[in-house]
Amino acid sequence: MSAQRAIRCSVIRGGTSKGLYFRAEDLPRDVATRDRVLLSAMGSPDIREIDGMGGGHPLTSKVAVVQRSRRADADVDYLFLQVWPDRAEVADNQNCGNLLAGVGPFALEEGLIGPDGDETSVRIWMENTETIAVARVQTPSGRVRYDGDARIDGVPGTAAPIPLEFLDVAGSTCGNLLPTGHVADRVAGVQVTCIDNGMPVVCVRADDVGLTGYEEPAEIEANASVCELVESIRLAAGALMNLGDVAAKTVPKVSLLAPAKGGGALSTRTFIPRRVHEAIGVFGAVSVATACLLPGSVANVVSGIHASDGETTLDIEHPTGYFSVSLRTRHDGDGVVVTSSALLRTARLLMRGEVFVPGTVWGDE
Ligand code: NQM
Repeated sequence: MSAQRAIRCSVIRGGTSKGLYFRAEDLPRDVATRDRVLLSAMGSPDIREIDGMGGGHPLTSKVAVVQRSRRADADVDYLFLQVWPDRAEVADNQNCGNLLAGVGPFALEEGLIGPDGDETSVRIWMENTETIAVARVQTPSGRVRYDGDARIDGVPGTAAPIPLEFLDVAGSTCGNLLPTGHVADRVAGVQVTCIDNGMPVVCVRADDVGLTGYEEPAEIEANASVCELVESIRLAAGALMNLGDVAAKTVPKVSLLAPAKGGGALSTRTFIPRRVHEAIGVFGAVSVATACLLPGSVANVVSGIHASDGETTLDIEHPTGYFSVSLRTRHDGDGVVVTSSALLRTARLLMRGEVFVPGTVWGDE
């Protein structure tokens, strides 16, 4: 008989997602053992994740692994891991800008960094995409403040704002902002724009796959022929985006676009990939917003946006509201270069303690 293993962790809502936050030193170093431990902690594989902490949906089955940075230009390192609820897989092939919002508060709570006046700027090295984000966390009297007036769609109530800024995330997964080298391509018989400004996304007109683009996520997920068509577009686009065979990968995302309905830039329904997002991911929204500014892209045609130099804020509509993304751009020849992006998230520490996994999962006798 082996005892259960107790592992320190916190549960934090980061943006519109929720996950377990660990200090790297508290997890096994060996990746295969680490993944077995995380699957067990979450209760995967099981669609309800009933024997673990996961919420039975990719957006509530996420993990952040945080440590003091080994780099001179960052305060902490953050590795994002997607634990699939329905299959025994842990993926590190994408970043998550929602869990990112909880990294600054976690690092401060754990003493990995110290507070710096009323607002602490935390430079975060995002290991998945090897890029840096700067998060500003409110720290009056040296404590993380969670309450406040900031509201983000997809989360009830208000909380302290955590502005996030990204300097250079273009092509961070695929090598280029436009990984196919074109602003638009024809894939599986459909016009698409493949883009990576922090997240590889394939932009498709919703009416090209037989939808209005305003359907509820559950309605889209129940439509097997649409899901099949979207997946065939994703598989073909993934290969063109330098991602190889993406059948078992969480990227690229496919975002179905329709004209704005609520005064925003355009409306989105985003596959992440086999479930439809209740909102839209952070870097997913940055990538779609960026596509809106590129003349001739599918998103540009649907939104009818004309980019001018300087700062543009675009409201990306999604199933539970909209997501505001600010982009700094300049024109370069015929093209538009995005120099930085920024957005607002909130986060809240929900629980701190120990999660238990059977000792045998860790390798105990
Ligand atoms: O795009 C969902 C989320 C995400 C990822 C997904 C994210 C991002 O909403 O940066 O935040 O697209 O897998 O947490």
